[in-house]
Amino acid sequence: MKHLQNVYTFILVLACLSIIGLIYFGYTSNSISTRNKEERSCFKPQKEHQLQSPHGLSYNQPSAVGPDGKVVPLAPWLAPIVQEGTFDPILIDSIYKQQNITIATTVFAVGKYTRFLKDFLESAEQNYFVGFRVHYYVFTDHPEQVPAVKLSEEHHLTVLTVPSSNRWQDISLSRMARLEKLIESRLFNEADYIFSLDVDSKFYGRWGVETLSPLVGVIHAWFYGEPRNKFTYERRPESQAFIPSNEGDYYYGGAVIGGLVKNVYRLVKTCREQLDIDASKSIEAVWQEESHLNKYFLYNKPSKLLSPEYLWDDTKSKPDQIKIIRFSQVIKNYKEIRPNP
Ligand code: UD2
Repeated sequence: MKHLQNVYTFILVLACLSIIGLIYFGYTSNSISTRNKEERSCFKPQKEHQLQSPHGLSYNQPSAVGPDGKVVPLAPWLAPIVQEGTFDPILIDSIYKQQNITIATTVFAVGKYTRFLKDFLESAEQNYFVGFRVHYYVFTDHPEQVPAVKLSEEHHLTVLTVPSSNRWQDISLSRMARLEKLIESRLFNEADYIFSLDVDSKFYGRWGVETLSPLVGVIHAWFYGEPRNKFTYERRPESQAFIPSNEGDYYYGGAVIGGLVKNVYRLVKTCREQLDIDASKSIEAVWQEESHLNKYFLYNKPSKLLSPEYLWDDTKSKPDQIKIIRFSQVIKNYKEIRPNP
């Protein structure tokens, strides 16, 4: 009898241990598989930063100007419109200082446009990403005319020789293809951000890290108060740059294109492809690559917009609502400066 009791106790203990074991292993194997899932999800490929919107979407034109006549601080897809008063230079500099970034800056000075380089570079050295690493890439057909401007310690300059051209339109148009090649061959390795800027311009005020974002466009000084049907978009449907009169957010200046190298690469490659299609049909968009840029920005929204403070025009007087002019096109005699009328 006692022997039988011992057997029962033994079986009971064994059963209890099996149940405890099952619960334990069930729990741990469960948590291991959950953890594996979590670990796997860490390796999910990150999406590229893109703010795409569909063609033909019907919505009201966003106003760049508020009822007080001042430029508004946000686009309706919640991208900031950078302007005086929207950022603290001390704070924003200190944040970006931690990031050890390089800003590639491309500028084309072909034919007589080399004369603009001195003022452009000297004024940039006073105002442009002061205290941050900048690498200028100057595309020119006259390398000997690139002035020896004293650069600050963290600023560098590379001269890249390109052929001359008899048509100013070709010089302007070819920028997309040249940027595409430069990014492929060097900038993916050499820079974090890139700005492409017009050389016939001068800096008058700070241009710093407040302008950095994945994709950056500038609102053109001549159009920021205009209705979209007045924008000088390409209106011929035969062109790849075509925008219908009931579409459009802002008119962006071709003088400033910026962002992360990867995002700008996608932009210049797309625009170059569109330009090639136009060229194969012998169509040249009304404002050359600026028209294609506007088309791109309409359906691929910039993550940050620069107010016209960042692209003014010396021929245009400053209204009170614009607090400061930071970068502006200098006055030039088109007839004298361009290779063709
Ligand atoms: C507008 C745009 C410009 C471009 C052009 C397209 C603004 C303020 N400007 O300016 O960015 O989209 O329309 O037609 O948004 N260049 C030379 N040599 C030449 C001609 C041009 O190097 O002989 C280069 C130079 O870097 C110049 C740029 O191309 O800054 C644009 O040419 P532009 O300034 O003559 O064009 P513009 O004033 O019509």
